[in-house]
Amino acid sequence: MFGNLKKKLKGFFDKAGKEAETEEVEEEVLVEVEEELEAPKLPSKKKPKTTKKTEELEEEKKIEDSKAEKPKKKRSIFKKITRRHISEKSLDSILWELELALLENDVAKEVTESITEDTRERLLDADLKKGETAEKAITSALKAAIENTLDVGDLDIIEKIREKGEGPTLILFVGFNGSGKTMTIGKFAQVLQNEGISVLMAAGDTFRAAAIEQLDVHAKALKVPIVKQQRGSDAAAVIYDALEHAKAKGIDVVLGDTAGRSHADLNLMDELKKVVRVNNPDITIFVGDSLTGNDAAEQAKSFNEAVGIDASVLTKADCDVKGGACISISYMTEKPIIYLGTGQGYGDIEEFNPDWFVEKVFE
Ligand SMILES: Nc1nc2c(ncn2[C@@H]2O[C@H](COP(=O)(O)OP(=O)(O)OP(=O)(O)O)[C@@H](O)[C@H]2O)c(=O)[nH]1
Ligand SMILES: [Mg+2]
Repeated sequence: MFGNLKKKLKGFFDKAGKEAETEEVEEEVLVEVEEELEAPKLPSKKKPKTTKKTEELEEEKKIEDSKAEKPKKKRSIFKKITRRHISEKSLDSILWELELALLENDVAKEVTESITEDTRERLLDADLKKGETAEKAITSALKAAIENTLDVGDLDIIEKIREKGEGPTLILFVGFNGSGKTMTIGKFAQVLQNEGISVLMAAGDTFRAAAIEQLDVHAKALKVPIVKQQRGSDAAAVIYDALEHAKAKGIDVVLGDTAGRSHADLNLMDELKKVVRVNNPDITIFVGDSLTGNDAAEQAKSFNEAVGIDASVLTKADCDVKGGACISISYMTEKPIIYLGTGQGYGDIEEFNPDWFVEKVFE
């Protein structure tokens, strides 16, 4: 998974590490040093012949204590130090290569620019630590920049469902044609059932031929109730009915399917807006096909703008995908990726963990 991004960045680091020129500069800096003052003169310490009295012992202890706290004063001196950092010229050419490596791996242009700029800021004028190679410094700067891009909060759907308590939680799945919405509904049904949460499927794709039958197959296979109407009926009404049914039967979650659509299809986008307006979903999930790479990020952005999404699921991560879509979708929507689809079986779904993703890319 994400082999290409890993391979590309590894190649980039090998090259960058070799080509990075470090620059050493000597600087005089003012540092404060602490200097001990002369210790106070102590009375000569002749051993008394007689046995010491308590007062004498206390006096001696005071003197010993004063020796321990020798007075210090601060003074400033100039000291020569050597700093080592990656030269600006070298950094420019490395970041150029990095930009290409990210673009070739489906990281969207504006995201690539943001990551390279962040990396530049982290490296420019930053001193290399003692013994730190340029390659190591570049890796950790880039890693931090990618982590920063993926750091858009988290959404725990199970917690959210349990928090809601009363009434069914509506989870609506939206996205482009064929991205994997219907299959993901099957996977979610199983994940939720395993948590003891009851589910109902709503056949909200009333547009595409055989879409209702397709959801029906999943419902039967998973022994989940389904609410459906005729093809061509109002999608908002189907989901509304499903919510009423779930309320009446005490079902915890309604998984709402919707027709695949492009943001350019204004009629279908209006229909989706109506579904959302009428039913006010608790969680709207954008389902993106990771094989479509960069396009998935653009789609996520436009669905987010049209109806507002809460999180994304990226499907087909089992195929030889480049990995950049994950980074781009998080950046473009500022909403977390919560699951990855990893196959065509109901169990082929994994929680998305940004830390794991970054480690995978850099391992
Ligand atoms: N390999 C793989 N295939 C997947 C995954 N998720 C979905 N698919 C397949 O992708 C195809 C499309 O999936 P659907 O669930 O029908 O997609 P959809 O978004 O509902 O499609 P429309 O309803 O036409 O918009 C099917 O053949 C699925 O089996 C995945 O994670 N991995
Ligand atoms: Mg579908």
